[in-house]
Amino acid sequence: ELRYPERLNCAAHLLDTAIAEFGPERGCLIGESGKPAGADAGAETWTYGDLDRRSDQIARVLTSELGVVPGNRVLLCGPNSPWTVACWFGVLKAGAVVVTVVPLLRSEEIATVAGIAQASVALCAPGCDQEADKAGVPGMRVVTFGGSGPDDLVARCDLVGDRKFEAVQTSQDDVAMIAFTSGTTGRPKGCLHFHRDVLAIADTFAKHVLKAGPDDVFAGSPPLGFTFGLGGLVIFPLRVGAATVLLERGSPEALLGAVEKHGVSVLFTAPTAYRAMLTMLKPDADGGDARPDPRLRTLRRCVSAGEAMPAETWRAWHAATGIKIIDGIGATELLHIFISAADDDIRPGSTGRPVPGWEAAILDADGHPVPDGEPGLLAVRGPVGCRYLADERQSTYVRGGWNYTGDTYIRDQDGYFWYQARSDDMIISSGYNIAGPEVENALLRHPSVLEAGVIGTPDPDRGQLVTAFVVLRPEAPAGQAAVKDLQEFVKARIAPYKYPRSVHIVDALPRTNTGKLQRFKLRDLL
Ligand code: 3SK
Repeated sequence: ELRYPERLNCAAHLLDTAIAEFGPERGCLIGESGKPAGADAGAETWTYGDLDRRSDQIARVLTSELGVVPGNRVLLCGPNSPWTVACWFGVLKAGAVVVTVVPLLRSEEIATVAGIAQASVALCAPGCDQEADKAGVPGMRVVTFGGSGPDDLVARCDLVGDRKFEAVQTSQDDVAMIAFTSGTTGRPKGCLHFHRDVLAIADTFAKHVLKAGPDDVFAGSPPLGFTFGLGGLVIFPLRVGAATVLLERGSPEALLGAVEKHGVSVLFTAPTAYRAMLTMLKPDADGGDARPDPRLRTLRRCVSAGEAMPAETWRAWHAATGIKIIDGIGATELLHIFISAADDDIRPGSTGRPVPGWEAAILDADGHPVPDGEPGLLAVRGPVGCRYLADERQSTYVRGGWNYTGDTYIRDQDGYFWYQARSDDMIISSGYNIAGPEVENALLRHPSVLEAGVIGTPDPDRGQLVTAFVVLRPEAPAGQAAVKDLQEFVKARIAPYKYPRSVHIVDALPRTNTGKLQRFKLRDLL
């Protein structure tokens, strides 16, 4: 069982612990702006002491100049950068609640989220600040950080001096953050998380599965406004005194470049990026001799989440790099990963087993256990629970002490969990239950296919028709013959009744800001 002090400010705790053990001079944040060569290009390194000092200054500005008091909600909108991380720590040290959002949000989305959270201040990087201003949220003051001018937060910090800010003594179960679901299905939901939850995700997944240590260097693509990124790129490294590379542009090219340049050992990204990186590895790594690309020599751990990892991608990455990707399932509601593979306990295509500290079950709609080998609703419980902010969907997500994640899974008799589909992505065609992602995975094994999304569309004969949307590789042939070839390819690999009877070749698939496929939007492509 995890135990934390009754009085706990997770931000102060993370920094004080690392500084007590390793000293303030230890390297902490490496910011890569991703700008082309020029005046402000290149990496910027912050020590743990720098982050402590800057977040103290931010807490002071928030409390003494912007009127923030404990419990106020502060919206944070910025790229993956040292200043965004400093703001996150500063807000928490001030005893306020941090509402981190992805920087791509448009004004209407900011208005929705800030309205639900009742934010009184928005800390925004340049670009985000215009959208936040446009959002016109009553009572919310927009402050830019990292721009220019005397009102910029960075300029204000420079003026308040280096005096230590005594972090507000919050309780372990005071709300620290509100994380918004990325909205693959509609109206966003705000999830409340406590100070102890922030430490709990590091003390479960990062400690037992990742087994990260102080010499690790982390990097990845997920934005800090997505809890997958916040955990993997900030909370996990800082919990063990490690360093983390923050990429403003987390493209597959930038990830590979960062691994080589900074000696990254732990990588967090999603299956799409692993597939894209595979196409960029040096030929001898992609070929038959399985010699890893020398640029990846420091890489030790690769984590994937955000969407199910196709077995094909897992195998191809393993063949090219020798690394077994740790595939996991997490949720904004539960802050981070609760089921995952671990070390050699990996069955490609399976999500793995519950992370130590978590329990998982497959239940039916009435909450009764479903026998092993049969599909049912994934229900989990552990150190973090779902607490929606003023949202009636709470009673659907949490029932009988279990959190229903909205995924359909099968547990096999060895206790491994196999993803089938989001519960609302199950296609029922001619009486068969067909999981859209299974058909997508079969399509992705075809050498011409770059991306695939599969849904059920209404059909008078079959009830629903298995309908695929496919992005082909640039050099791949298109046309009717290609469609027929894809259909035959799927039939040869999974039960033929699952093959997509309708196939649409498209330029791109609709994705959320955090890269998740929005299956409900595929219908709009018809
Ligand atoms: O939503 C997800 O897919 C997720 C995965 C891992 C960690 C956190 C999250 C929100």
